[in-house]
Amino acid sequence: MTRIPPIVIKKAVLHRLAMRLKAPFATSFGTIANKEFFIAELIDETGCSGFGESVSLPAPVYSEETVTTNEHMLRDFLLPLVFQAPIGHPDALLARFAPIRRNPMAKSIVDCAVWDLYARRLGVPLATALGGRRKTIDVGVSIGIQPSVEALLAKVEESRIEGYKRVKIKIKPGWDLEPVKAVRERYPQLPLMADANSAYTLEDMERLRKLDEYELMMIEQPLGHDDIVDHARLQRAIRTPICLDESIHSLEDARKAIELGSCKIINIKLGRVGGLSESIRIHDYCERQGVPVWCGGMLEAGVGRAHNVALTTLSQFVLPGDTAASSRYWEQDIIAPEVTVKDGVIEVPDRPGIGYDVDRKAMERFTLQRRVIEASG
Ligand code: OSB
Ligand code: MG
Repeated sequence: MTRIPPIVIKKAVLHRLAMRLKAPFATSFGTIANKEFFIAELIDETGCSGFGESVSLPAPVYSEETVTTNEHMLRDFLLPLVFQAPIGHPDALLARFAPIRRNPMAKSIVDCAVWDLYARRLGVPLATALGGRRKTIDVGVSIGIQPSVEALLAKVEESRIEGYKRVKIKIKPGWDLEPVKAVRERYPQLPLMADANSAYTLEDMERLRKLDEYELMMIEQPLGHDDIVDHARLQRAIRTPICLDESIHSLEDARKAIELGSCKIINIKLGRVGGLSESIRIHDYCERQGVPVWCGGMLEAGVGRAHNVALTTLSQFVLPGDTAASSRYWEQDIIAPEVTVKDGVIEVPDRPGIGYDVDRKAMERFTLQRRVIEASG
């Protein structure tokens, strides 16, 4: 690949946005109706921009990070490190950010923006810069907890008509065996999985074992958000493969979970693991171990969605991810064109960087506040 001179970031613009979801999304940890987030735009010495999107929620209910802690980390710690020295390759941020403990979602915003900028400067699609080969990616849907089994079946039917490659349903104690059974009976062949978002403990072992009957592709994060020990015990007791989401923040976490037998599949989410560079490390490790991975979602707007599309082009993303069409979430997205899905497939854009244009007018419409942070000197 051609080389470019090290990138000198001169300026960051934090666009803080609020967007209303088309429908509230209910999980075992609560319901999300509105998304507040920011788009970080990093501008280099040539005037080229790269974009990253925050995926944290307003409250620390999925992970400990929030939109406000992300902004604090960026302004007070991460952006000063970005401004400190030119960036030869986006991977260099792993070492530069290493002294800052955790805060992966904050780090991911910057990592994603720098990768976008890097790919634009190279003149290649982000997917290509990452080493991805796929021209299309397979995707599924994540269906929130519904008010009734009938409502759930209607949602499942809708996603099947749209051609999505698999259906994930959110479960929690009291909304688990019944909805799973109903969907399985209606659709015996449907690739189906369940996501508990950490709603169970080992005391629920018998209940979770009953799910084995329904031939789920996997059960996602049944136990503690920070656990890998009990998950290993549970995995020995059930046939359904366990997939970890919340518990995996790094390559090290992935290695330990796989060594312990805590899961057979890993959901890679950019924000949760600190960005694209760490995602690639986890992906490569899982590929060597023969562990399937797929790309998770955080109800992203267009910029985050575009990064997910690019990541999913890597070879070990062998299971359909949660990156559904923009129109499932938003009346209007902030990129043009929006992410569209046909027969469960997204065509990977072939233009430089994330490959979709940030729609400045749309972004403006949803902007609450804009902060400009400049490199000193
Ligand atoms: O656990 O995967 C999850 C949304 C918000 C927080 C956590 C999760 C989710 C989803 C939705 O399942 C995935 C999507 O459609 O973006
Ligand atoms: Mg999940």
